[in-house]
Amino acid sequence: MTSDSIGYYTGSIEETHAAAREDVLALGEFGAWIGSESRSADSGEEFATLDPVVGEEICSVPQCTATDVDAAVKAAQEAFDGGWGACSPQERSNAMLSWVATLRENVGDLALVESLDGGKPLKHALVETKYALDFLEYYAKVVQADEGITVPTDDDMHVYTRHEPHGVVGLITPWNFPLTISFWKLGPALAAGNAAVIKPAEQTPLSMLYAAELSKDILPDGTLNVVTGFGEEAGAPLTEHAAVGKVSFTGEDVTGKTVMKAAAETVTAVTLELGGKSPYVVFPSADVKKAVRDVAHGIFYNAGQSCDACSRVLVHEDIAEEFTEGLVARAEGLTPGDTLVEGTTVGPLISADQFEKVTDYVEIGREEGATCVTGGAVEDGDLTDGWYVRPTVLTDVDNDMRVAQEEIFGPVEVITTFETYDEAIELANDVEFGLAAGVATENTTLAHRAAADIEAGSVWINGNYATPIPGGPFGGYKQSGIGRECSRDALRHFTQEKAVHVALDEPSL
Ligand code: TXE
Repeated sequence: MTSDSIGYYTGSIEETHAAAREDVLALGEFGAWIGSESRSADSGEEFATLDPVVGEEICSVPQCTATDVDAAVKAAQEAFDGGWGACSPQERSNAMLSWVATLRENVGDLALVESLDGGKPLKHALVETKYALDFLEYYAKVVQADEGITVPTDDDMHVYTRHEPHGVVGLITPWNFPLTISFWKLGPALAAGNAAVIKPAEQTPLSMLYAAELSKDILPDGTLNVVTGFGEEAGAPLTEHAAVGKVSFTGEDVTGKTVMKAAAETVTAVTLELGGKSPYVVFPSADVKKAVRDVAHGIFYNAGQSCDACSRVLVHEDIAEEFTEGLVARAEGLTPGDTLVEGTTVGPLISADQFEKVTDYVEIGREEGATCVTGGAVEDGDLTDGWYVRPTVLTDVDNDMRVAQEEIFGPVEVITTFETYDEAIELANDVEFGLAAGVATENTTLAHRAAADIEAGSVWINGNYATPIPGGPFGGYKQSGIGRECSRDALRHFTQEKAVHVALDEPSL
């Protein structure tokens, strides 16, 4: 499957996944990508990456450690010194656009890898892969228009600025949107002239490895390096490495704090995109049907494993019943299934750990006094080898309950009611996170007022919840992170600004 048509599979779940595994393994070598070569870990150790639908190994990949990270950083430094850092934005842009063209030619295969390794419905994986590529393309183009500034000054001086790359950058990504988040980071990092070492999540290393293999003979050797492995063994050495000038991390808030502390030792710049507990406020003036549709997408897409999932609904008490009935009906209409067959829109959670975490939270919610109206683990049928949780809705939730405060990261919506505008805003802001928010109302003034009053890096009004677009900044307030991705501004985060002051003598002629 090399075009962008979707090659659905047929047969039993064991048959479809065995066939897809064979197809994926025929695509590439899936070794660590260092200096544009596929390599084993220095130790020779490997670890398995699993298919979340059937709980079986797809293949094993190198278990990199500090030695491999060091080799990758050296390869990146050589690429940077060897010309990538100094070449013109035009040249970098052309190289990146050639890579994008090759990735687009193989978009169906990339999507299959993403689907199998991440447990994503094939159709979603294809949409996401194309979307991820839009970001690489955006940065390759926008860097061509990235002028510096001249500072107004007296006529005895000329002052201008240069934006210079950091050199080698370390990028650490999670498992929920492996290619998308990788390209959010690689786009600005490479366009700005840095060479990159990326460490994908241990649960989903395959799509980034395959994308890197497709950069062979397109990006200069060593410009892009991928080290596979676990957080402490392969992620931490990247954050601590003295030659890494910038770290961009997406993952759990607790890990983000560790990354920031490690970076502090070498005064390394960091961008952090961490967790969320994003509110979706449904005012009495909302189009309830539209709000239900948007909330269902915002919490159940990707089985709720999105940092910006709208995992708390705050709904006005006058429309709470109508809204809840609508959301429950929608949740029950979403049937978990085999990700490789046509029609499936709900896949499994990524791992046994995540399954346990999410189902534990549903239980915690019940113990705290919430009512589980629909959902819970899939307990029978042919999906029980995977880690499936049905779209779940909890009502009677108070904002101080753990299920309303902590990131569940699964398909679990919690619903709280409010009476007044001030109460809605107070509840919306009463969490330690501030990544995103949704607002539903047909009253334009109220919509803008709420968008201003909610503490969040992104607000979606009346639809398209949680789809950052190329050019639209994305990142968190409060403990949801530092810095912004997806926008032109991210180029700034991957450069250092230099002011050049030139003394001008009186003309001597
Ligand atoms: O995250 P980790 P996990 C949340 C979500 C989820 C929880 C745990 O709630 O249930 O985090 O997921 C690397 N130094 N999010 O354990 O550990 C790790 O190898 C450097 C929200 O997967 O943060 C992986 O590549 N790196 C999030 C990446 O960090 C380290 C998306 C993320 O893993 C490291 C994913 C260390 N000391 C989970 N330890 C979001 N914001 O979207 C781990 N890593």
